[in-house]
Amino acid sequence: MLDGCTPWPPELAGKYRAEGYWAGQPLDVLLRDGARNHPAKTALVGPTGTRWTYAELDARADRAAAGFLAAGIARGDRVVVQMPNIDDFVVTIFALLRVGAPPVLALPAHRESEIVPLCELSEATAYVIADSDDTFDYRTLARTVTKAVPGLRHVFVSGDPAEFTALPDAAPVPLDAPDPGEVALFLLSGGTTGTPKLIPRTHDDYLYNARASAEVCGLTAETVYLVALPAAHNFAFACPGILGTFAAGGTVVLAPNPSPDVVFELIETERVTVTAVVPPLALLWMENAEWSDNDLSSLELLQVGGAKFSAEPAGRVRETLGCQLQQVFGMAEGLLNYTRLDDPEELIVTTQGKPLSPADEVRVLDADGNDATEGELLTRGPYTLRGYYRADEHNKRAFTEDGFYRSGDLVRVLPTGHLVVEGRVKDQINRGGEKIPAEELENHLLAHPLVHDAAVVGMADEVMGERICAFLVVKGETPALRDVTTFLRARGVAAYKLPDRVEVLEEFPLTTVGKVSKKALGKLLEED
Ligand code: OOB
Repeated sequence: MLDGCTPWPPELAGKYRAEGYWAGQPLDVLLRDGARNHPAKTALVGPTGTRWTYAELDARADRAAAGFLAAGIARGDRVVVQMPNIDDFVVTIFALLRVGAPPVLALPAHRESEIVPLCELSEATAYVIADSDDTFDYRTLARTVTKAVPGLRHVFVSGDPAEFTALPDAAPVPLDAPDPGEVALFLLSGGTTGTPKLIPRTHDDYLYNARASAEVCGLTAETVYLVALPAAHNFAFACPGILGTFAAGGTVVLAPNPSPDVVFELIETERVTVTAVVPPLALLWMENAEWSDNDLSSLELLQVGGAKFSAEPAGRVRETLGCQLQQVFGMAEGLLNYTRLDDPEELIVTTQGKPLSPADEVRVLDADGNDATEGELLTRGPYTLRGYYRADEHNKRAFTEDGFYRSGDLVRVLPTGHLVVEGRVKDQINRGGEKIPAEELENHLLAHPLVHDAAVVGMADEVMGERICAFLVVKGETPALRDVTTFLRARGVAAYKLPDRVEVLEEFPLTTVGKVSKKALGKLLEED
C-alpha cells in the first residue's frame, strides 16, 4: 500500500477476500461493466442537460485518462479535485482511477485555508477544478494555491482554463489495471484537530462500500439517483450515490444546487427515484413540497444523514414527500449504518440504522472503557480505515491497539442492532451535516489581533441541529461578529466554518485538569 497508509492485517484481509467482501477488482469496474453490459443505457445526466450513455461516459474517462498520462500525471501521483456537480467531475474521477493517481476529494465550499494544507499533506502534483459556478471563480483560488504550493505542477480546468490547462483529452491508450488492495482515492475527514486528515480508501474497500450500499438501498437498473449534495461527499458519491447507482446499472442525475425549485423540477422531468440529503435540506424540501406544483410521485426513497434527523420531522416524510425515509449514519472513515427498507416504521423514524455489513464489528464503550449499550462507538471492518494518511501520532489516539476506529460518536444500541446517535465526545461541531473541527477554527481565531484566547462550541438550533458560537477572551476592544467573519474569510476559511455568534468572557471556565471546559461553555448558552 502507498507509503503513509496503514494496511489491514493479513488475517483480516484474507478473511474479507475469502468471504467475498473484497472482490479483487479495480473500482472503475463499475463503469467498465456498465459499458459492456448496457452500453446504450443513460449513465449520467449533467446539470446543463448533457445525457451520456454508459459507453460514452466510459469512452470519455478513457480519453481523459490518456490525456492525464500524456500531461505527465503518473501512477501514484495524488491529484486534488475540487469541482461542483458537473459531468466532468465524474469523468475526472474515473480517469484518475484508471491512471492510478488517487484523487483527493475536496468540497466546492473549501477555500485557500483548506485546499493549501490538503495539497501539502497529499503532496499533490495536480489540482483539478471547474472554471466557476454560480457563486465562485475557482481559478482565482487556483492562483493563490499555486503560489503557496510550489510542488503543484498542473492546474486542470473544466470550462475556460484562462492561464491554466484545459481538462486533457487524448486518444485512449492501454492502461495497466491498478492493484485492488491499493489506495483508489482519498476522502477528507470531518476532523477534530488543527490540521486536515486524509482517509485512504482502497479499490477493494470502496467497491464493496458502493455495491453493498446499492443492495441494501434496493437500487436497480430502474433507479434514477439525484445528486443533490456535493458529489464529492462520501454520502452522495458512494452511499450508494453515484458509484452505487452505476453498480446497479441505473441513471445518475446531477443537480447544480439543492434548492427546492431546482431539485423538484429535476425530480419531475427525470423521474428521480432516490436521493440523499442532510437534515436541514430535508426540512426545507418538506416545507416547500406543500406549495410545489411539481409532480414528485416518482420519488421512492429519501435518504437523510450526516447529522441527526429528529423523530418528529422523520415521521412526516411520507405524508409530505410521498416517499419512504431511510436514515443513514455514516462517516467518511468507513462504517455506514442504514435503516432497512423493510424495517418497522418506528425504527426508521427513531433510529439512525444498523451497520451495513455482517463483517462490521461494532463496540460501544462507556466512559470507563467497559462494553456497554450506551457510550462511544468504535468500529472496524472491511471498509473502515485502519489509519489516517501520514498521521502516526494522531492514529495512536484515534485507533485502539487492535485496530478499532474511535468514532467520537455517542450511541445507544437497541436489541435489534439499530443505533441511536445520542451525542459525541469529539471536539467537532456538526452544522447541518457540515463538520467543523473546533481546534482548526480556534487556531484561525487566535490569529486575530484582538483575540487572546478562543473556544468554539455548538449551540442548539432547530433547523441546523447546531450553529457555531465562538467564545473569546479579548485584548482590550471587543470585535463584532462581522469583524471576526470578515477576518476569517480573508484568511481563506470556508464559509460554513464561520461563527454564527461571538461571546466575550473575562476568562474561560476550566475543567479539574485545567483545560477549557466546553461543557461549561455549552451550559452558558443553554442558560441564555
Ligand atoms: C457523513 O460523513 P462525515 O465524514 O461527513 O461525518 C461523519 C460524522 C459521524 O461520525 C457523526 O458524527 C455524524 O457525522 N453523522 C451523524 C449522522 N450521520 C453522520 N450524526 C447523527 N445522525 C446521523 N444520521 O456525515 C456521512 C457519510 C456517509 C453517509 C452519510 C453521512
